[in-house]
Amino acid sequence: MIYNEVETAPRSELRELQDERLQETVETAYEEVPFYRELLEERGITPDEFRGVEDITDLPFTTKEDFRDTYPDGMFAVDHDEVRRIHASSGTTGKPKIVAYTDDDLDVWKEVVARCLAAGGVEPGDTVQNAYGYGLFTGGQGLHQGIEELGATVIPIGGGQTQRQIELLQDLESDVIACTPSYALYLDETAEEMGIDLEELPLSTVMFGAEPCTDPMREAIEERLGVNGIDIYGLSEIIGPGVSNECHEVQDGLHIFEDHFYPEVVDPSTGEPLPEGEEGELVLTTLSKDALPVLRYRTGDLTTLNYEECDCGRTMVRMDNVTGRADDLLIVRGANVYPSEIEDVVLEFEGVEPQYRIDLYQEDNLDRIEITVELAEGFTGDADALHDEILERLKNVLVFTPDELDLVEYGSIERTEVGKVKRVYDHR
Ligand code: DLL
Repeated sequence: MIYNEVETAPRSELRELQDERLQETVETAYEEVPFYRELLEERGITPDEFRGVEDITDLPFTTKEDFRDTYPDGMFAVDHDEVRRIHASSGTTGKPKIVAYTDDDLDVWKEVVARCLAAGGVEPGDTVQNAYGYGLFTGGQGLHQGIEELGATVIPIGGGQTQRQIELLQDLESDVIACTPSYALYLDETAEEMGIDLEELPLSTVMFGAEPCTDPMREAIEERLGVNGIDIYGLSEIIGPGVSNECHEVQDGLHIFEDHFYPEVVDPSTGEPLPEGEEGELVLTTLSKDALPVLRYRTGDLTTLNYEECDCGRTMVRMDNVTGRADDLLIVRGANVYPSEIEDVVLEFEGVEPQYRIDLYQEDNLDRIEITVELAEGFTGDADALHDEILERLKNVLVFTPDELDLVEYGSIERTEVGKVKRVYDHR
């Protein structure tokens, strides 16, 4: 189901809307946010001369450090009495990024999340269990309002309480669960311990997001839970969940709701725009945010844009699913590797679980990388042979040999029940 006709608008119409909204956004940023006025003035940009999308690369970038430097509200474009809601994204270090919404912003937010759900095949009348955390994190509230907006039933259980989640999935016959990909796998493990087979339940869709999910990880979710996995993407600085979503009809990339968020892909090291189809860092500009307009935000997320028409009828550009961030890049003895490359290799093997961790150490000024992977439940094969096979494959794919590969017993890697999974531990 297509939730809003604009999703199928001819691209020329969309472009007119983007031009108009981008001009307004630049004007608001200039007039209302001293932080932006200074940056725009430095570049000689005035709102009356700014023409729209064709001039977008003249605009300055915004970075996560800018949020930190202007903490808590230095980027707000409205007075406090117009702010109806605050959320925050928990940084692992330093202050969180505070984000704000006016009434109109909340309306846009719930509408784009409703579009995501509809794109994912969720229908009015469906029951959706929302297992994203409520609170300052945008996942819980963001999904919640979108589910209601669509006309579906929301079960606002939030993160954790895994046994309860499973009982509710059973008793309320939920059609959909919204949660992180790692939590979807954890649900399945817990259900198994409870003697429940999730495949037997009416559950048909997992709306997974907030974390990277490689193809083998998605396959594991789909197979084990007997569901269709749909990828939902977003970030607090831009709005929260609802920036883009996969369509269930085609499932080849996530449609970005370009009437509200303008995407670019740039070279992560130089910031130079990249041609269509090349992988780089996603940069997003808000086109309709009132409380917190954001110009050219460096998301850190690596993706590719695809403007080809999609068979689902949506004309909005698709981004590849995000399996890594520019700042995830691990530099090990001078060689570059993304954790997702390691995940891709390891999960090719039948005898292991989609549970792993990567530890980096420094010894005598040399980097050491250790990879720990769980053996599949009830593994009875030859673990030594499997170890050698995985190591050989890692050697072939990576540009260096991991110092250690440990295959550990099923269940020995800690699971994440609430929040985002952590797989890389850099002790250097
Ligand atoms: O994670 C918003 C969200 C909630 C999205 C629920 C989807 C579902 P933040 O906490 O600000 O917001 O984290 C944003 O998480 O820049 C990506 O690195 C990562 N991320 C979000 N969605 C995906 C996804 C929420 N579908 C950061 N695939 C982003 C991969 C994702 N990474």
